[in-house]
Amino acid sequence: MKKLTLASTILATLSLAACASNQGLDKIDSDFASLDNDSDGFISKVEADDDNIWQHFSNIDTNMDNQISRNEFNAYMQLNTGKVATDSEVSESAFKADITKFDKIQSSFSSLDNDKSGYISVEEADDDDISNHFGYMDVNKDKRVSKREFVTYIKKYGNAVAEDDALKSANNS
Ligand SMILES: [Ca+2]
Ligand SMILES: [Ca+2]
Ligand SMILES: [Ca+2]
Ligand SMILES: [Ca+2]
Repeated sequence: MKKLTLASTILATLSLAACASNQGLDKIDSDFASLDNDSDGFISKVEADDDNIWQHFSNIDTNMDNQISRNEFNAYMQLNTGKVATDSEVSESAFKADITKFDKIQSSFSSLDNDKSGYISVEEADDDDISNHFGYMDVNKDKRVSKREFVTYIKKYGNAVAEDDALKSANNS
């Protein structure tokens, strides 16, 4: 019991610290592409300095090379979901950049749910195209993907994450 209390105290302290470092900063209102003026894949200090992202620059630039890579930008957005961006579109753009890099989903829900439990388990997702998507699909974080989670995800992101057949079968369910 004591151990548990200590762990939750540490957790609470950590999340407080994470909040504090971002507190009072203007929220980021531009996505990566619109900040990277010369489209070289990095946000330089010059590109950032007249934007809201400027105050966050040193927090985002974790390898301290004085430019923000797409990975650094996405990691920061995900770490601080809902806290550092003005609207969900900005953090969503980081999220979307991530999931569209994965192999596209080819299978239907029923062909993945081998044991017909109504859920795709981690084991069932393993070795399939959906394994990378799994964590993003599992919105309620119960380590299994329900049909509703599966269909909602595919409908929301469409051809960016799914092949035509998978999309069609999601739309029909
Ligand atoms: Ca640039
Ligand atoms: Ca950097
Ligand atoms: Ca199953
Ligand atoms: Ca779930």
